[in-house]
Amino acid sequence: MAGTFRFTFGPWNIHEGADPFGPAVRDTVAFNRKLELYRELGFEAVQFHDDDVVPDLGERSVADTLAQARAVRAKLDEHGLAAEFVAPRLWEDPRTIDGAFTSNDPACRGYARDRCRLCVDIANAVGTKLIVLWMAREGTYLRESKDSAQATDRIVAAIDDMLRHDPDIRIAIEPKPNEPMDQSYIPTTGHALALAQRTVSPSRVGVNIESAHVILAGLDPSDEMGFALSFGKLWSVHLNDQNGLKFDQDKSFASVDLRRAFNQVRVLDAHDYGSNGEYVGLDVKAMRTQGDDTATKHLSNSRTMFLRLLDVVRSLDHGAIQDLIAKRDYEELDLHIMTHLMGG
Ligand code: 3MF
Ligand code: MG
Repeated sequence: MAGTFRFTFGPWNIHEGADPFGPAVRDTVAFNRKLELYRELGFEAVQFHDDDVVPDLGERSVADTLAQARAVRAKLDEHGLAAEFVAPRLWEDPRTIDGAFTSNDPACRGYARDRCRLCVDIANAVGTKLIVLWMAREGTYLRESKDSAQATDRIVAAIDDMLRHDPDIRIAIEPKPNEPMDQSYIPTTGHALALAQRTVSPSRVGVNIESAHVILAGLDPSDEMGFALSFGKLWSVHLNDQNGLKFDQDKSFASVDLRRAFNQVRVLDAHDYGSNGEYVGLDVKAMRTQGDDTATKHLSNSRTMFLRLLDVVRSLDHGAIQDLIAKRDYEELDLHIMTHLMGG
């Protein structure tokens, strides 16, 4: 019997609509109101940055930080929600301007490692053992400003620090090839999984694959997912869509390329993604043109499209497909898939 999927997103996916060229266009939705929306929209878990759990993280004592995280866990319980992961936000503090783990300033690298250990403690307090590591500023604007081999060693050392801090924590690296950096050090799934092998606990380092990030790297999201699934390392996904090589758009899932989205659903379903508790995560942005009362449709629509495509995947005629593969008639297979995508 094919599995069922459980969905998740982060509170940053309900946002005010500011972009680099203009200010907010919608009211701020309070965190408590966002929590109410999760179930209404069909979602069962929450993805967090460390400072989504504990605002003003830097200004609180450790005891106060962890008390706040436990209070958030109690709120999640009230709403029948779980925490999927916590991600250290290592890209806003002035000490991360030149990168976090790969900063050229040892004091800044120290700050980043301290923050990551605290993030692990926050994850425990809010009830998850999964850390997501999007390494926003680990890379360069200018190649000559860092040594890429030394930077890789520094990233391994920082991950080791977290793995040693808590023997049960798992870390899902979220690769991205660029933005905000010109070039990032861990651009693809292959880089992330190679890095995992260098750590003190390779079995506890996997990936969170975001569709748009893969497209920005010029690769196919379903193939990257398949690669990670083959290693047993796909621990989260950030489904969305992306229209070519430009800024990270975080468009609603399937909104640009239906067939590319279909293939992501196909590979996840074929390999029982979710059977070890993994969630189908979204990382999508509402268009800036949406008003206050229609600024969550990108979430429910993305979920709807995943489920619609799941029906499409599960109604494939496997016999006919195997027959065409055996005949190596891939032109006919192409038409068969396109016809099926169009409703038969
Ligand atoms: C950046 C992203 C981020 C990360 C998130 C969790 C806004 O391109 O995709 O989402 O997914 O920070 O690490
Ligand atoms: Mg993401």
